[in-house]
Amino acid sequence: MNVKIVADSSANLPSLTGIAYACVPLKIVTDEKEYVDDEALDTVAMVSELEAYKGRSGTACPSVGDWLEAFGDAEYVFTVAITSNLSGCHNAAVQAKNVYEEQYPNRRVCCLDSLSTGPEMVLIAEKLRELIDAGLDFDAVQTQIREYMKKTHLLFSLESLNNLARNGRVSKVAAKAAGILGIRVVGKASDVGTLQQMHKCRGEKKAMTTLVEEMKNHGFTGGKVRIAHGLNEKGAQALLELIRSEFPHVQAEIAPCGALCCFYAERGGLLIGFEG
Ligand code: X90
Repeated sequence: MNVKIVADSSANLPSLTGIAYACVPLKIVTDEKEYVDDEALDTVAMVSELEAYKGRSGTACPSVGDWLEAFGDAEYVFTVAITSNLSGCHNAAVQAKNVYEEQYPNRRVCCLDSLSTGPEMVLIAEKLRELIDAGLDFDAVQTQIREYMKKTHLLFSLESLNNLARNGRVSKVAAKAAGILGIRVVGKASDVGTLQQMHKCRGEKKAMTTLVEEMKNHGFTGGKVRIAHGLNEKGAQALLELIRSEFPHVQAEIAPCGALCCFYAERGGLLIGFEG
């Protein structure tokens, strides 16, 4: 099968080995500048610049044309997009699918709305690769990936919800509660793909034990884990150690957040995708 996986940059997955893969970038926009969320961007510098920036900042999803370009000339395409409840990304992918399938009647595109973002999208992309490698046909991959997606989850721990609130992705009231120094908000991607706050934790340590508890509450028994961090490698390592103290054989990987996730998860943020 001549197949390609295409994810948007909120997955923090610039490359995926062993299969045709492309990443379509979202953008971070201010009144003065545009940051394209690709490998060429210095995310650390962007975060510092934006922290000092007094004006408005927001984000923009890829266009239909961006998705089409990423499809290349693949016969079969699977797109993995950030939750359609917070972004127009998935919608643009669906429109690209319609154009592509009309233009090339023998080609097919399956658009997956992750109802999540970051490391949960990584799990989905990696499972797609596994199913394709196993030789399943297009329809079978579609069926099985949708089953898999019912069992994956995303938890987060955030120090600040400011950029989320400023851009209307959570309520201002919720953001205020999180803004207290030393308080972290622990929550999850809800079943409908919105931010659901679950706990307010004093200190990073408390947030981490809460995260591991919540992983277990969501059915985690030692399956795959993917962690993404907002300029917080140390925190990600500490969280992984805590998970390993209870699940020594866990298959886990840590990656830095790209620009989109860094913008919204902000400095210190942790995102955890796992199999339930
Ligand atoms: O289209 C656009 O401009 C992109 C908008 C994206 C808004 C949300 C990004 C969230 C990034 C924050 C913590 C995890 C949230 C889980 C949500 C389901 C990461």
